[in-house]
Amino acid sequence: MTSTESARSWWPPALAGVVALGLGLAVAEIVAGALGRAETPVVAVGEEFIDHTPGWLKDFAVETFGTNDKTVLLAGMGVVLVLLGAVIGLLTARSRGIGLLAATVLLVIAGLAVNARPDSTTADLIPTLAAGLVALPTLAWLVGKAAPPAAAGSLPVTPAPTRRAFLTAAGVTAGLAVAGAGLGQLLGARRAGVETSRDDLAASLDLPRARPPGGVDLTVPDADPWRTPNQHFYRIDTALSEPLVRAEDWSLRVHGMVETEVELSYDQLLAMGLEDRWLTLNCVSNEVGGHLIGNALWSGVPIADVLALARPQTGADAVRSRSQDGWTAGTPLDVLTDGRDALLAVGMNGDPLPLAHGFPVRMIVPGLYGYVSATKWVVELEVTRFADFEAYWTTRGWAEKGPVKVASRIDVPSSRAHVDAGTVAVAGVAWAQHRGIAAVQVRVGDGDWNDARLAAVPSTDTWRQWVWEWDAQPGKHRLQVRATTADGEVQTSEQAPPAPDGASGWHTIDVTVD
Ligand SMILES: Nc1nc2c(c(=O)[nH]1)N[C@H]1C(S)=C(S)[C@@H](COP(=O)(O)O)O[C@H]1N2
Ligand SMILES: [Mo]
Repeated sequence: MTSTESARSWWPPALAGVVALGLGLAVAEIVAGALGRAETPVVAVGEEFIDHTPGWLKDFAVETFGTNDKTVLLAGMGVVLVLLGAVIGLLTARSRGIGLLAATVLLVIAGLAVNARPDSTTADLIPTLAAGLVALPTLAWLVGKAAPPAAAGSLPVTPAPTRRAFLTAAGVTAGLAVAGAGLGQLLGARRAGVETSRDDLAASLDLPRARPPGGVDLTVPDADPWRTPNQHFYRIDTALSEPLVRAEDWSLRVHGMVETEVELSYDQLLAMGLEDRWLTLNCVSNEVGGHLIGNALWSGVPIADVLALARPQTGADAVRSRSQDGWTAGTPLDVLTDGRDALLAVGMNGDPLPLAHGFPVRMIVPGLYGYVSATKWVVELEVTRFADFEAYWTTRGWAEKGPVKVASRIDVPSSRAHVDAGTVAVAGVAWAQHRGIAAVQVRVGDGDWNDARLAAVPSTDTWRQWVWEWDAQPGKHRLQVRATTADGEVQTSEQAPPAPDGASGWHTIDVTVD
């Protein structure tokens, strides 16, 4: 074999292209698996292909391959990908620029496919981006090894070591790709296992239908519903990807300043008896007028019952709860044991907890902001003293205790809306969980406060809808709302930002009456 032959044979750059593409796709699998995302570039392109396959071809595929049609599609895509990889490798050997451009075009197509998926979000593009970040440099590097730039034919090249170096590099890269794809599959399978666990519980838990009680919803057009559907419930947590815990693998450890340490499995927790409670949860980071708040029917076991099994010792004043991924919250022990409906929840609006909201078990404590009480994916309760620890957000400057501040929000009309003169329904919600809302008042400009009509509520633990019929006169007007708690506190006009213990001030909007 002469040096000219080895430099010019077609297969090393083709192999380089295939291997680089393979590594890129494997990286996408790992990243998607780690982020708990289903939309890898391959899956998205495949799904787009399925969605846009003409009916006759679909019928043909199902008739010919039966339930193997997906396997056949994936095998077909595999063949196409190998060919594409080879072509890109060969192009790159001819011209770096053209080869890398071709690879980029392929990635952009994959990205467009991901983006076109109905349930995809911007985060779903991350696996494809990661694929590009790894595949493009690998392509350039491997093709460089496969077809070293011809040294004007003058110097004699020693072919054997060059070829061996290329084969080693290609082999290692291919090995990494296979290992990566395997790891990605494993990560994806774990998520699938958790989803199966949740699906099984949807059938076996027998959770109630989450139908709101009568009179709670004033059904003012464009106002938020009293019950927040799970898919619209705000989500706040520090988890880049949701912790994946199957119910059958879950356990809760109760320890610290207790007479007896307790460990409960999911089934043991359920055996203590589920209660269903409407509770409103809100985030301390919610701005005045903001939407980091939701109301749902939670099904769970009273935290007090679980603590009673362990029997907290005198001197303890806190429970440090910990999530599967190590996040912590510090909750006053007396709040958890004063008879309020503080729950270890397994159900949300009649469904097992969604993964994003803490499956399989989370805490919910009416009257406290989420950051000091609503631990998702909870696995540990440590009975302790506030003096002896700091929780996740406390170490970052937020208040140690986080009781909810009384607040109210105008939902309609929306800020800067134009409305017709005449009777205008001004409506929204007010909340002061566990204390209750006794009155809501609205004023126009600096006018008198007008009492709004309040909807019914099942307890003091939920937000309360209100409406005021405004006789709107043409012009620009400023509307403000304030609430009063059942124990007589009038919502302060004093404005405070969310940090360190919750925003305050009256929600104020400007509207134009035409
Ligand atoms: N494990 C865990 N639980 C957590 C958090 C978190 O970051 N990690 N964030 C808390 C905060 S700040 C809030 S406001 C609520 C939000 O709950 P949601 O996402 O179900 O609305 O969860 C709380 N529980
Ligand atoms: Mo929060």
